[in-house]
Parts: sequence; structure tokens; C-alpha cells
Amino acid sequence: MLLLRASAGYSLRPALAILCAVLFAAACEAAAPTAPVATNQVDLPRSYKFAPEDITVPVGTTVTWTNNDNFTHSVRLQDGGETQFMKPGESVTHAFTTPGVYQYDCSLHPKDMQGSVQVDAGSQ
Ligand SMILES: [Cu+2]
Repeated sequence: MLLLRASAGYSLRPALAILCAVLFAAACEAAAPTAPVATNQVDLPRSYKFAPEDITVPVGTTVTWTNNDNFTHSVRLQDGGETQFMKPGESVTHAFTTPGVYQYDCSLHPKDMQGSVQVDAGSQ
């Protein structure tokens, strides 16, 4: 009886430790939003994504998207109503002349491919 209780206590401890570690890691991941990357180049690698998804540029910057995937994609700015298509190997550009946060997606794969451009005001 004593032996059984002791062994049960020992086997529970590692399991609890693992559970805590998993929960802690999950909480950390959820709590840390990815900051936008300072670049004017967005890559479309394989498959079906913008990389990096969220970028930040100074106002007046022209951003270039380059399709390195094997499929045709597009950049559709949600507020501008403009959609530019890229076949594999092609690039499109857009000049951001007004500060703000611009959400965009691929009009062909809007559920999988989304991104944003944060255009910061400031001296040029
Ligand atoms: Cu696409």
C-alpha cells in the first residue's frame, strides 16, 4: 500500500512538469506578437505566403513584392481597391505616400496570404 502510493507520486511529478512547460511555452508564443520588419522588399516564397507578412517603411517608400512561388499571386490593398497580379518570377511595386497601416492580401488566396504595410510619418 505504501509502496503504491509512493510510486504514484513519483510518476505524477514529471508529467506535471512537462504539462507546465508546454503551457508556459504556449502562453509565451501567444503573448509575443511579431513586430513588423523594417524593409521595402516582400518575398513570396513557396508556398502561398508573404515573407515577411508585416513590414514597416517610412512614408514615400516604394515597396516591391517578388513572386518566387510556382503559382500566380497578387497584392490586393484593402482600402485602395488596387489588385496587382504576379506570375512566378514577376514583381509588382506600390508607393506608399500617406502614413497609416495598409492591410493587403492575395486576391486568389485571401485565406492563406495576408500581410500589412505600416507606413510611418517622419522626416525624409
Ligand atoms: Cu496567392
